[in-house]
Amino acid sequence: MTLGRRKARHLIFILGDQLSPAMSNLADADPAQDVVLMCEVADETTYVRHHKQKIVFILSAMRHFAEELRQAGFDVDYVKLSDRGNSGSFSGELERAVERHKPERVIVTEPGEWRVMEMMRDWEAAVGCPVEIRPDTRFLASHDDFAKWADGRKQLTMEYFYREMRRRTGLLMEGDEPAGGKWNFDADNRKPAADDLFMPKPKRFRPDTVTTEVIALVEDRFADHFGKLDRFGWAVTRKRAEAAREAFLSDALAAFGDYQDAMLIGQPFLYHSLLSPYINIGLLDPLDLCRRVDAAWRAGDVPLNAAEGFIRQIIGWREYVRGVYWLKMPAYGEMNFFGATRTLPDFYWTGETDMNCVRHVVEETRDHAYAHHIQRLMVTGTFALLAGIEPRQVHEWYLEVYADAYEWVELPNVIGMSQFADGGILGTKPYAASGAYIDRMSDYCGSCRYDVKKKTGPDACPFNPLYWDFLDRNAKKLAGNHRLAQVYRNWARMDHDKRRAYLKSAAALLKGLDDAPKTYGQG
Ligand code: FAD
Ligand code: DLZ
Ligand code: SF4
Repeated sequence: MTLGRRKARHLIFILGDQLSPAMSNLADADPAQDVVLMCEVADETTYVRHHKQKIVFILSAMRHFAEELRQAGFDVDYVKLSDRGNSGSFSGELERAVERHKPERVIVTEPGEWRVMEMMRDWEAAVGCPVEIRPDTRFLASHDDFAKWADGRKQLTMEYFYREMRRRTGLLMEGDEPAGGKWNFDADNRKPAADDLFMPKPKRFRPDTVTTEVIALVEDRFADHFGKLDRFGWAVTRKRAEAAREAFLSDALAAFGDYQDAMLIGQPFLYHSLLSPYINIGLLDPLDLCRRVDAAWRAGDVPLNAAEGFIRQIIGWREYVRGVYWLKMPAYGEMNFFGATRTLPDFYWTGETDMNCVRHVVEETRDHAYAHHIQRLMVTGTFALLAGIEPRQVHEWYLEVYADAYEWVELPNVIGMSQFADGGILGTKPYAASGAYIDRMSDYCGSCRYDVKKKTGPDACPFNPLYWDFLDRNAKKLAGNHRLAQVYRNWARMDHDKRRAYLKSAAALLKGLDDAPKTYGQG
């Protein structure tokens, strides 16, 4: 900490997920007159009990970024978690820093989370000098852009928003037309993967001395948080994140599209990029990344379905969920369309379940603070949806367990896409599926104690009866959904005894969930 120096012109407050020199509050800063404030605070490490790897990742990346700024000539006032007098909160640390530096003005970039925005709005009154809140220019669409796009639309269809982003950026465009004559090549991207496929190895990094120090701190202070640290392999510097990006572009991108939805035992990463943690905290710039993907396609290095699939996730889904978050908060976080109330089972923390798919996803999540999109959506997400777990608890689980989790991106993915708790703001129908989907896209079922082909009874795959029970239970809310009309017709046509057997099996499974002790992750 730097004390007793001359008055700063501007105090530039950088949060832990704003680690880019291009942040709008840093871009025009003057190292000769301004001071940068960064602080590790207890509130941010525990507002949910983050996975240990996420805390290590953020704190180590913050420490490295402070060094990067110092190298660039900045005076960085860096408060460590263990520093004496650390107040434990953003607001407390800003007040203390204003006392130290007596700046003419504090400049911040808007935060990613509503919770922090609420704090920021109070800062000017609390610290007694002007606090300027600048937009986060790492995103293509500002809050106003998104609100204008959404205004008057009955349905906020991601696909239409995505096309606007394609036109605006020129990515994968040939003049005014989408490359290849189609906006979306998703239909080509649903191949299951065979386990003898050549698998790229994503670039992982051995902890350096800074990370090793933070690992010791986290093992000591956050011993009871979820997750293991022994396989920590995340990049914590811009240079290393760029190396991870280059490895993805050269080794995995070409097959990214084909195997995007596949799941394989022992292959947690497949052809995914593992770049979301870096993008979300500012170590990689999303538009720059998409331009590189576009260039790889133009150079003939990767096929169009791969480039389009990847770019859509970033300038489409990523931008879109952020837009929905800021448009609908704070009410969005409380939505519970189905009125689901069941408690999250302990096996979301322990992995101790006979469901092979859920066990593998939870164990990989514990080991790497990572699971890929289809694992999050169609395994842990679909199970919670079918079992009627309270959406707020599902949301908190996802926010805690992934290295890339920030509420602006996690909440719409959970409340909207995965749990349909928003009643259809984000998606047109719930991602409800029986075991057949997991069987088609993975090799989990072959070694599962349950039989994916069995529909009812104690050996049946739990997804099968729970699927029909979910539809039956929520018929009043869903039967009018035209995308589910055929499914409800099938249910209505089904033999009475068969329907009863489904509901009976589901009731037994749900009773089992209710009767199981819940002790983990509650403290
Ligand atoms: P890749 O498969 O390589 O995809 C490339 C990039 O596209 C990602 O790095 C990410 O930046 C972006 N992306 C892909 N899908 C989405 C999406 N649906 N929303 C936003 N961005 C997307 N993503 C997060 O960044 N943080 C979260 O907390 C998060 N929670 C999720 C919770 C649920 C229930 C679901 C279904 C999805 C969630 N996602 C979240 C989206 C997606 O699963 C992750 O972005 C992706 O798995 C990250 O791994 P990757 O970098 O290997 O992605
Ligand atoms: C996630 C996180 C953690 C674990 N710790 C800190 C911290 O000590 N200091 C900090 O500035 N940021 C941290 N973060 C990231 C913040 O939670 C994030 O900036 C806000 O949620 C706004 O998106
Ligand atoms: Fe999962 Fe059912 Fe397959 Fe078992 S049989 S792995 S529970 S989908």
